Amino acid sequence: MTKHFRFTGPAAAMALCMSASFTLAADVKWDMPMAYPATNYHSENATQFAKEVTEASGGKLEIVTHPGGSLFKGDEIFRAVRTGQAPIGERLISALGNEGPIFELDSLPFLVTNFAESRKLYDTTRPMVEKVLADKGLTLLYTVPWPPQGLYTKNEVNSVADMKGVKFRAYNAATSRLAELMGAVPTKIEAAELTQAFATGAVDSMISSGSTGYDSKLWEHTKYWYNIQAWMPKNMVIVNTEAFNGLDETTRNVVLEKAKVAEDRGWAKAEELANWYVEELAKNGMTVGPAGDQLKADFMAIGETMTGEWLTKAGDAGKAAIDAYKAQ
Ligand code: PCA
Repeated sequence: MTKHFRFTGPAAAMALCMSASFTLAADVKWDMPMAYPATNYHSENATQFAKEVTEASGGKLEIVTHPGGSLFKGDEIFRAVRTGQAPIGERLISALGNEGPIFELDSLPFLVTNFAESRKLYDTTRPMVEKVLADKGLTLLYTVPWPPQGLYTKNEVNSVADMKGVKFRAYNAATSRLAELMGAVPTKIEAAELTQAFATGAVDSMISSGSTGYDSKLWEHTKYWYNIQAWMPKNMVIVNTEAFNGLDETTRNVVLEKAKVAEDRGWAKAEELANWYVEELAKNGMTVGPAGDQLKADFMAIGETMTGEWLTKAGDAGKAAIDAYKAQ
């Protein structure tokens, strides 16, 4: 899907003569697939990043974002970037457990519950994530978190027993496992298909941020949002290392510099919007609030089970990652 345009010297001059409104095509164009809606702050942030790179590189590199799973679906994006079908893309990190247990670290229940802790976990474990990506020919550009995760349901839920048999939307292996441990019935569904899945009754419940519930108008299908603050998953923007190395050094530096700017802007935006999203759920008629004591205790117990299972899978490296975070 990478398209290369080269207009230099006479060709460029000719093109300019042909049309006054013609803007000089970029030397290199990168299509950037993303899974979430254009109006979500992750996508808006990436679009801003793309614009800044295009401008600061003087048009040497043009990045064009494709939100909403329009170019590749969410669960295809990682592979597309790894195989070079797309030079750059954005993916939910914790959906990549099959690629390495370290990617699931940010969906371990109750390891981090707020932005400061989430940032600390990221700063401590970024080199480990980068190493796994490097082995796959990928380079991490930046990450942005989702707000804390809460439980969306149609009916009041006082304990995990109330979730028995409920059709539950999962977005990764961890949320599927969580559903199983609750006695619910998980189905993996990408955010782009969420509205339809709830509208058709394929699912009745999920755990996600206020952000994704807002994007999908979940108040049309659910009534409650329990702020479990279960974990804070992140999206990451990755680039195919070969494609990146194909850029000249100045352009590479522009990409890295603007990635850093996008990362800081994205983290700030997530924090700024977190409560606003929850207020919007309430304004649209949902009952929002903390989980009751029993529900909270049940989730804590499930969290311990899941952490134990993850540690078995992730081995010494996993334990080292958690220890390094806790030592900070
Ligand atoms: N929204 C994404 C992942 C986590 C979140 O808050 C989703 O539901 O797909």
